[in-house]
Amino acid sequence: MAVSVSAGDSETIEVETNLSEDSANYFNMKINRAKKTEAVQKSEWRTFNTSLYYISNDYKTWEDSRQDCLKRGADLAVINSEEEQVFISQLNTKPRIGLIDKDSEGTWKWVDGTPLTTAFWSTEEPNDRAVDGEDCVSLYYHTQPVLKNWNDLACNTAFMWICEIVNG
Ligand code: MAN
Ligand code: CA
Repeated sequence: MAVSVSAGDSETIEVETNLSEDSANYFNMKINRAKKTEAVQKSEWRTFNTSLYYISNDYKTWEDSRQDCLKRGADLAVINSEEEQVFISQLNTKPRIGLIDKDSEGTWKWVDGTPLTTAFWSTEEPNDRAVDGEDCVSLYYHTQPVLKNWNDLACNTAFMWICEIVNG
């Protein structure tokens, strides 16, 4: 059976072996896993549970950061659990996430369309305080307890952001 071996960044070659089909599949699986691990280690992507996360080095408005995530085959991060909130908080970059109330003030929605159920607002947030309102959420208060670090901020202010590929 053939085993595909990567020969550099873009080239893959098939090598004919005397392995049985099961052994060849096992071998291919191992090689693919090693390639994925290498890709993750080389870039800004991090893994947590079954998701991949991209942490920006840059500052953008909410709309532009969402576009950046979509271009990467991802979307702004959606936080579904306390564990995920803790993981993203310890990255220490005060990232903007995929949570907005642009459509209807006070009704928070994730970019995947789901309503907000478990929230990690900081004390006195959300307060919609800026002149033109604050409809986009960042993990802004990184000096606060990790389960209380969200703040709503103006969407047009440039911040760092975090993208997520679910089951990446
Ligand atoms: C303070 C608080 C926040 C608000 C920002 C805006 O930190 O009032 O709620 O979002 O200012 O810069
Ligand atoms: Ca606020």
